Amino acid sequence: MSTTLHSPSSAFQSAARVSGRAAYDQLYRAAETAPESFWAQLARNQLHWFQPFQRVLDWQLPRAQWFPGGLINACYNCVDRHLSSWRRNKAALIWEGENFEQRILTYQELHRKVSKFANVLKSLGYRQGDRAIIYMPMTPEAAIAMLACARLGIIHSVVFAGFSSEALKTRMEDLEANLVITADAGRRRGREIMLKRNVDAALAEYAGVRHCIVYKHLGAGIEMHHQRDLWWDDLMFGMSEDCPAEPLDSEHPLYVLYTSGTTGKPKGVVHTTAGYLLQTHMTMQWVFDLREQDIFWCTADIGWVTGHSYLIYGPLSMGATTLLYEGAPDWPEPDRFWRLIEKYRVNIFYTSPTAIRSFIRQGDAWPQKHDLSSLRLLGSVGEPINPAAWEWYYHIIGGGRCPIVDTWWQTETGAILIAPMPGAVATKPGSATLPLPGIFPAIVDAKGQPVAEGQQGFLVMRQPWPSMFRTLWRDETRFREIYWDKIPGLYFTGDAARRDADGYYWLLGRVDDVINVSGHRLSTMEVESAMVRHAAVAEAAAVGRPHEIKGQGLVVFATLKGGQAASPELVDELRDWVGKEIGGFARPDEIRLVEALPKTRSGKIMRRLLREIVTTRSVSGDTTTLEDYAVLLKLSQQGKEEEELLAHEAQKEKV
Ligand code: 7RM
Repeated sequence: MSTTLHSPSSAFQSAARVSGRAAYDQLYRAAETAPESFWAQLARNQLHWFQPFQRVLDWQLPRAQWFPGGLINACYNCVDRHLSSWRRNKAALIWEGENFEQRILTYQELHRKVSKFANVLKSLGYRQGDRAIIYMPMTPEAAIAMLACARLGIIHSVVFAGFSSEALKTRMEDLEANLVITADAGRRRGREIMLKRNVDAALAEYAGVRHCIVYKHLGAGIEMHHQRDLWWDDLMFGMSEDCPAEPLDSEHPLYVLYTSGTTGKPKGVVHTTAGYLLQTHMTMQWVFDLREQDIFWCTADIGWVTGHSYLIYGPLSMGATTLLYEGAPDWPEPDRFWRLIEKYRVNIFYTSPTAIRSFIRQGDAWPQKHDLSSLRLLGSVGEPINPAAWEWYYHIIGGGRCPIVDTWWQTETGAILIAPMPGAVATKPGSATLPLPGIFPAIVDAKGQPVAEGQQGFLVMRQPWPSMFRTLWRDETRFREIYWDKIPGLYFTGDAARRDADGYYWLLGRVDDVINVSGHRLSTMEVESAMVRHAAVAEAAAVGRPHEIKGQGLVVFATLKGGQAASPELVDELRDWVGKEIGGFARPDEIRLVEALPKTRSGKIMRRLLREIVTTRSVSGDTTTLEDYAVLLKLSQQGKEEEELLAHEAQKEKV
């Protein structure tokens, strides 16, 4: 566990915003000694306020209010405040489409478009507290839509464009959305993703939406419903550019982002305005060591929290240039990312271990064809980064010159909580290193007692932080149950971790029924609910198993209803079914149709055993609560036979 320490080069360190370990220690201690004045000072100095806040924090576990009494606007902070300096002519967004189309929006241009679009929303009657679903491809218009909502206090909920119409509908219903902003279609790997068509299917079953605004991106053939559907361009034409940002309460909800949890239903994570903005803004400095002239590229989709915090709100509040790429990493060839870095002279590159592992597989020749010397800093997010991927990233992409910031955080935390300050904290491959200032984690047992150094335990937070989520949308009960009642008095992250003798954190994965496929959170319950909605399926149990590229892969065990016969066709059908119910990324790697599932005497499916079967092919540990041990043996036997069969077939193919 204690591996090589990589210290930043003296060149990197001396130019860094936070330079040297002592500087980190000092910041951390300042926040520890007086957290409220630490955050208050930053909030005053780093953000624009229409009205100063009266208090820093009202904390009544688990209810937090940061900077109460203040009036602020996220869009104003991300756009308007940069217009009073030379930054108005700085590139805010650089967009590149999959077919190499390019658009660059300066802050001034962004301001014009956001203001106009906010006026569009106003003219249609939308205002503070309304709820907009944004279901868009990775285009500047997606950012414009988010910012225009933020400008007026309309709560936005971005739904990842890879989600199906079914998943979209569920989110609309839960949010009671009254507005949808979408595009005709998006592009990925040369294919058109028919977004508007999915919206139509969702709206056929949800009547709460008054308007659907459609941005014509690809000119794909779609239907427009009279009165409900309106073209973005028509609405923008001739619209006034004058639309002042609304002064909003510090705690006004900025957005709701749905994420997978331990139940079948996704949870609406609610983020509010001031605290969220402050911490995304600070982490751009602390973790990414952002400089005025940097080109910052986060490869996440806007549909995930990483896209919200590090494509839009963090970079723009800093007045940075943020790169938006709509398309696949391997399109038209596996060097697309490296081409982009070379073309735009990207300085900071932030991606996932899954992406890195798939690049490794494609071979070093692809990055080596390109000049990556503009890179200064590399980032990783979404899952633990294995040391082999770390080394490759460090040497092949970073040229041995760029520190890697392994950033641990969650949809719920809003911003990065555990990560190195790259000019101050030496890194160890595979460790997210140390908590940022104002973050007070602990590793505890089920009773909340700290575990010994080097021991595995639950990662918790002992104190509130500004960008923490405030609740689950219309589900305060679950908010308490899932996050605050598990270990009373502490925020339960759902992750296991260890801390080494240097105080470094090593993340070990989820302890709940969440699996992490390619850095995307999937709830096993959500997959199981989708499975049993199929007419042939009686019961289902979904588990994760290690996957070389994706981190984890999804395996689903299912029993069929009486009279249904198992067949390879049915397996294919079920796999497509899950893809349709949730989204393509949730299609199981494997579906095993079995006679029975292993259960406890009280009837609970023993997922732990299934997990062992798919990972080790055998079962150890306590099985005394099993209802029928025979079921288990059969399952594990079946796996072995399948594996042998596969090996046999692979052998045949080779000859
Ligand atoms: C940002 C994001 C959150 C879960 C989290 C962890 C895992 C994220 C790391 C990580 C190890 C990391 N939000 N996770 N980052 N594990 N090292 N640097 O991913 O809500 O989608 O997922 O992802 O399990 O709880 S998320």
